Amino acid sequence: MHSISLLAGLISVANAACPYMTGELPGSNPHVQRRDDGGAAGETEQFLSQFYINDQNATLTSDVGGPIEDQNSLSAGERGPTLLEDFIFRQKIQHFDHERVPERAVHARGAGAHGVFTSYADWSNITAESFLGGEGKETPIFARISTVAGSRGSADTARDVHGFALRFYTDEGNFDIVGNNIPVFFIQDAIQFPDLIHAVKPSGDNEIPQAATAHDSAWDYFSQQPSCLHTLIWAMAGHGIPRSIRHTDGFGIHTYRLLTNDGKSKLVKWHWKTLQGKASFVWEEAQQTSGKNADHLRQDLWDAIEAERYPEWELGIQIMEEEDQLRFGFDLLDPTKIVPEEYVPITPIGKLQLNRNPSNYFAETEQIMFQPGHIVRGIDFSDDPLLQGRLFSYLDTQLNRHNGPNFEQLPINRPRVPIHNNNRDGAGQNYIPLNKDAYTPNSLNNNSPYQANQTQNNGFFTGPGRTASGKLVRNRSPTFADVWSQPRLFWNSLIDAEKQFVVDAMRFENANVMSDVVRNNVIIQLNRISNDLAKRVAEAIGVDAPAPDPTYYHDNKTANVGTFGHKLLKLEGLKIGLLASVSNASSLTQGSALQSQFKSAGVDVVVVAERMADKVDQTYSASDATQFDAVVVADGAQGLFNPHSFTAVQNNRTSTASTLYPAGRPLDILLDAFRFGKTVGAVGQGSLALRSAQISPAREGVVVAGSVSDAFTKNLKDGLYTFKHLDRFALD
Ligand code: HDD
Repeated sequence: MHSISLLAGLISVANAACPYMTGELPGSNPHVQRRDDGGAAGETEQFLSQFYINDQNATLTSDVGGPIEDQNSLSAGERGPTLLEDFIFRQKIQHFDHERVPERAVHARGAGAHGVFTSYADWSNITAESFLGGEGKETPIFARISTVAGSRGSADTARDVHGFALRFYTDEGNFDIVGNNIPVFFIQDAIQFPDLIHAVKPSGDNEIPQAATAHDSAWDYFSQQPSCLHTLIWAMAGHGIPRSIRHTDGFGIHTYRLLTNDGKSKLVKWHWKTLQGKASFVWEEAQQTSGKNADHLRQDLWDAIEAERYPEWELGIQIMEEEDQLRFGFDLLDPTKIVPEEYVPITPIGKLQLNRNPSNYFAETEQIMFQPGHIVRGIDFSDDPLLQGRLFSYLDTQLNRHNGPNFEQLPINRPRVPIHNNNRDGAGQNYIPLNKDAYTPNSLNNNSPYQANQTQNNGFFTGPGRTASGKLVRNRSPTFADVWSQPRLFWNSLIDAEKQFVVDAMRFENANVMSDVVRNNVIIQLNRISNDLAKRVAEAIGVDAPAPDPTYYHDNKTANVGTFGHKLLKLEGLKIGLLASVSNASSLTQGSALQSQFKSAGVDVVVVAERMADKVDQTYSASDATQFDAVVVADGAQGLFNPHSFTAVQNNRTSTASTLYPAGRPLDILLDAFRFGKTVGAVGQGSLALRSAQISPAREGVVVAGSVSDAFTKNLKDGLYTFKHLDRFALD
């Protein structure tokens, strides 16, 4: 690949500059799992490995390399005061005192991974972007998926829009698509962003609630700024609580421009389609997961990559002509609008695979600094006022986070191509520039570094067709005015169960809103989308049912906007909990049988029993329905599901019920799994547990058999592909 030779040049620059070099060859860190898959993934690891510090078999040193022999501070006498002269103490404590950098103002909570993007073809007919320049061309990637509102330590399964940020380390510089898992955004103009974020973040006085929009200020803002409705309804429908990072789509949201070498331009929207299939939690399940495992999303991604079940997404674009900007009845510059796939189908252009976990969370996931302004040759912005404002904000916020302009020199931010310019100095300068004539034009350095242009070094360029003129105004274009028709399009396109989830979510959120005025305003806005939706929410939150407000009502639908009601594409990384008992050896052996049946599908079977023992993976005390995508009761474990065991323990401390786990836990796991719409099942006499739970074996997604037979496994697999059995959720 072209980029390899460029990389070699850069490594020599970086070697000279890196103050922490251990003198080892790149890639020699034994802590890092090697993936000798060559290509772009290997390239990333080789690049970053220059910066690794290998602590194996090494003496402890100070930051400046002096050996440290003792972990006691230097004091005047054994019981005397610590001396200021103790530079080892001072350095260590001072470094610790400065360990934190400001967390991101938004998207503070996130998980990252390395990967590779592979182009499906040579797309030079639509873009000069080099990474799309040939079939099979690989480009290293770093992805960071995040929630928006919560702080860095907040729970992963908070209901929220999810950030979907991708960095391509292309052979013509870094390119970022800084998107979300919902294809639209709350506001139409960047100047409103601080208002949106102040409204959704915790209250200014007591900092409550954390990572939640179920409070007055959020819904006050949503109902005063109805451009929020479209994103909001997507978030309430299940996109706000994805089953995992692997099971959600990503979107670039704004309309961008692609440019060819000869200056022709097209408008595009970016789409990342999950190749695992979309899947979401239900709300009770997400809430329970927040408490049981606040790290659920990052754990799932980490585990999948460690197990070499690499998640994949297909990158697609909707390609539109410059003159299409107002063609579809809305403005392509308005980021609160989707372009329905029926109007413009998605052209798949390449595939992303995430295949390596970071070696250090802070150095990689925390220090990666994405910017919509990181573009490469072949792409250009549009005049979307939200995008234009973002181009300022991301650079500005990085200056705050890193205390200066050299954050692009951090290993995770460095481009994989050499850099040459006249930017100089600043805090934390890592390079040693040799050119003392740091200005352009110059004659003393042969006018180097030269200005690139389209024939020399492929300079990047602005769409030649772009023009801008007009009177200075502080107005929103009337073409941005209708913010209700597309939320209605979304609502119309959902299946009944999804509509119910939207209603339930809005009932929950607004039941936490204390102001009558805000709750009334919310219903006024929902009623512009749908009278059915407004009435159902109003009923639960003490607002009178409104009469229809039909200005924006229509019956149109569009495809591919929901998360429920379709089959998964892959089962990899899903988990089945086998509820077994240590007092019945055969119940544990059924675990081994299921494990071998599901191995090839990449599904983990976790054997749960009263205590740790041979063939037991987890105890009931440490288990919960939220950990599994399906739950099966083993033949021989039925005795643990006596519904009276909880009462027995409560009433009689000398009861024979086990005290190894909270009373009633096995039954709770089964009941919760059923209630959350998961596949449940039983082997042999295990079906007595279903009876205790009053779960009819005739229900959809309930799988019973006499033994772990092929038919049983097949039915269980079918259940997992369905993922959520939607008949379990009442409609009202
Ligand atoms: Fe933003 C971070 C996505 C509008 C200002 N944003 C941030 C991240 C994502 C997005 C995924 C986290 C990147 C990472 O993982 O490090 N933001 C979006 C999308 C938007 C959007 C899809 C609309 C289409 N953002 C937006 C506006 C502004 C910002 C209008 C300000 C005018 N966003 C920021 C920020 C952050 C950020 C304050 C915080 C940390 C950072 O930039 O690097 O500058």
